[in-house]
Amino acid sequence: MEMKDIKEKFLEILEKAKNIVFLTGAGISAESGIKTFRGEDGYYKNVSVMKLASVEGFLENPKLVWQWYNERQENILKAKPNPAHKAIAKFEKMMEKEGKKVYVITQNVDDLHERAGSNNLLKLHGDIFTVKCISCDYKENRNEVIKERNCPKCGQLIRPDVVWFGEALPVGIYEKAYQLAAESDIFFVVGTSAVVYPAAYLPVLASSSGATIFEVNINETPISSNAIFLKGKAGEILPEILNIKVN
Ligand code: BV8
Repeated sequence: MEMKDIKEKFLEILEKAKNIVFLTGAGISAESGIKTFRGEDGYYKNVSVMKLASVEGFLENPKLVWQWYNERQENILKAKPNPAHKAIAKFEKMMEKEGKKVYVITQNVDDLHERAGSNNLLKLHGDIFTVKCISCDYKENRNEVIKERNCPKCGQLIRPDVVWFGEALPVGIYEKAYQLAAESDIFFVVGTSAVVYPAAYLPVLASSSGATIFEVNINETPISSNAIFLKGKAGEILPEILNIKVN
């Protein structure tokens, strides 16, 4: 479909829509200079994902994992929300005036959606600027590069408070995301390879609940065949399809 036709179709569906959901992945932050995981120069390209994003990997080599998270924290602190993050945040405010709700469900652990001004935000995989103890209930959030150290309460190891492979998502967050997907009228999937579960299940659920799926990606993914596919960079496509000017 041509962009012109897609924009017409989007406006037609938007007319009657009440709930619009954006599921985002690392690709939405790529134009802010943040590396993705599985792309050409992705984080997982030359190191096993389980060494970096699993409890076993962390316990085996906490220094390596902390080095990776510190590098990412540094990049995120230097990065800025790009037109894709900004377009979604502006769209949320515009739709509020028309009595429609806009939600963002992100797999990203960066804070670019928050900094762009998105309010209805669910972070499925945690927050890179929050750390917790591997043993007691100590938790702390600091917007800076958090160096590896031991828990001030019990002396055990401190780890990033993010969801690693084999770990459950934060209690209540997935249930809420599941409900938003089931009740969505329009479901955008932006910048994700759609291979990590349970996040990748959400567009399937949305579609089976009657939502229209729009996918924004530079490449096709396993869900492209079941979506209106908008090939291109999120920072260019989203302002255009949402018809929003971002500075
Ligand atoms: C769980 C840590 C159960 C956070 C990450 C077999 C089959 C199915 C599932 C499984 C299986 N075996 C195991 C599982 C479950 C597993 C899973 O899904 N594995 C997959 C890989 C096979 N899932 C889990 O383990 C999850 N937990 O299931 O728990 C449970 C239940 C109860 C009790 C106990 C346990 C946990 C998953 C979370 C994993 N955490 N990392 C961090 O440090 O960030 S994974 C990592 O992948 C990140 O979290 C990231 O969020 C996630 C998804 O990646 P993407 O965001 O999609 O990024 P990617 O690089 O892959 O793609 C980028 C895309 O952007 C590309 O498509 C590219 O084309 C596009 N792009 C690039 N530039 C642009 C662009 N698009 C637009 N514009 C651009 N400019």
